[in-house]
Amino acid sequence: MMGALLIKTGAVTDREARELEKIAKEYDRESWSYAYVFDRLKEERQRGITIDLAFRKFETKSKYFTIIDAPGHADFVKNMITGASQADAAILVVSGKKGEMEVGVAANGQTREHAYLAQTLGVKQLAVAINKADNYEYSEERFNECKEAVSDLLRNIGFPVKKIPFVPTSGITGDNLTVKSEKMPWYDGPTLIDAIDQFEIPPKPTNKPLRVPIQDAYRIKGTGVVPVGRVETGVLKKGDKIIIMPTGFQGELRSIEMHHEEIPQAEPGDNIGMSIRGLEMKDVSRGDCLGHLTSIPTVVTPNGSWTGQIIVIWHPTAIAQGYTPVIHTHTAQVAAKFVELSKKLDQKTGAVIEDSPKFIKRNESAIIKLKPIKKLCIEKYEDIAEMGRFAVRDMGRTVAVGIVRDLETGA
Ligand SMILES: Nc1nc2c(ncn2[C@@H]2O[C@H](COP(=O)(O)OP(=O)(O)OP(=O)(O)O)[C@@H](O)[C@H]2O)c(=O)[nH]1
Ligand SMILES: [Mg+2]
Repeated sequence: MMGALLIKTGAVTDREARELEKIAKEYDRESWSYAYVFDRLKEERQRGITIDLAFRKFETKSKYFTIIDAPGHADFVKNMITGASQADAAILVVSGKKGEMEVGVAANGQTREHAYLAQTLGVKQLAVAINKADNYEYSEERFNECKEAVSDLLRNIGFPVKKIPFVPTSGITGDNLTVKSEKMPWYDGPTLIDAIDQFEIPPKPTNKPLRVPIQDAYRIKGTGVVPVGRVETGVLKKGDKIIIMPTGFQGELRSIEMHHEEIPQAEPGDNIGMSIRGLEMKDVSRGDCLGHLTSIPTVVTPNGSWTGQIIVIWHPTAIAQGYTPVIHTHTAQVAAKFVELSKKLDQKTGAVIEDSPKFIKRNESAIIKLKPIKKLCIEKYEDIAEMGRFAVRDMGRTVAVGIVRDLETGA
């Protein structure tokens, strides 16, 4: 759907589109040629699924966007989390095909998991595409059925459903992507590109300390090691003295690049590559955080801990003290131990309903203490909200989501 949209807007050239058609044919996956705009890894093309994130720039009438294409498959949710952690807004793509929407919104469905994670990771604006309209015969009735089911889900999670556009689309035929579909005269809302155009640019927290969670690092010939990531807070300028935590590497910023162009400074929301004098691969990796020497990113060590307020969204039995799942926060993933279950809270009022509970179960809210097994960059939610949210994952599923109430670095 997004691949088709980019071809229609010209962000992907006709030549590139034809080339992708050819490659898709070679892989015997003709119906995937649009998906290949983002799916560039050999394994992705062979298996017909997205595995890792892909970034691409495109423009609407009034703004320019970086689209982060993220995987939907349950096995690769960890990459989806990294992508969502860098997003200001999201398009939730729901297949309107009979049975597929139902699987997505079910208790352990992907649509449900993605919606929860988007909310926790601070994605405040949503648009929903009820896709595969060609498959549900452009039917208003089926569209409404999907819209209702997804609205219920989003409302429960806390999204302002009234403000969310629901667009019936077809990636394959291109209906309602950039031009209003003649096959759905009953629909009077925006096309997908207009729905995207209507996303509001969020306020830029430029006066908070600089935090750039690292999404990846590449070795580039002639330039050296280039970390990439999205500026969450603060402003980064060419020539700045920087530090990368938890490795502690210090250096000077030689240049900043965004979408292959050099820029003098980067602000919150910018996805950038950074050239830093003397940086080596051992000094930086996914999950680290870059900041200024004047306000070093906070690191919780295995001697320290943080206090989290969480909601359990799924667990087959119950969580007890000693539980050690994987914590995902910004671009980092670290195992951490539940060293204390401090309080159980009433989900609606936040009032304490039990001190030191033995267990916490699905749909319960709690205050807990977590100890990471290795150093982790994280911040108090009230100081830097962008760096103070986390997801708890185990057995390939998201178990809980939460925010950092307090922390002790243990340093
Ligand atoms: N009929 C129909 N099929 C579609 C449409 N959009 C996508 N598909 C098909 O659905 C399959 C998956 O498409 P992808 O674009 O890979 O979907 P995705 O959401 O990116 O999947 P992952 O990233 O792997 O989670 C392909 O066979 C597509 O041709 C549509 O609008 N109509
Ligand atoms: Mg995909």
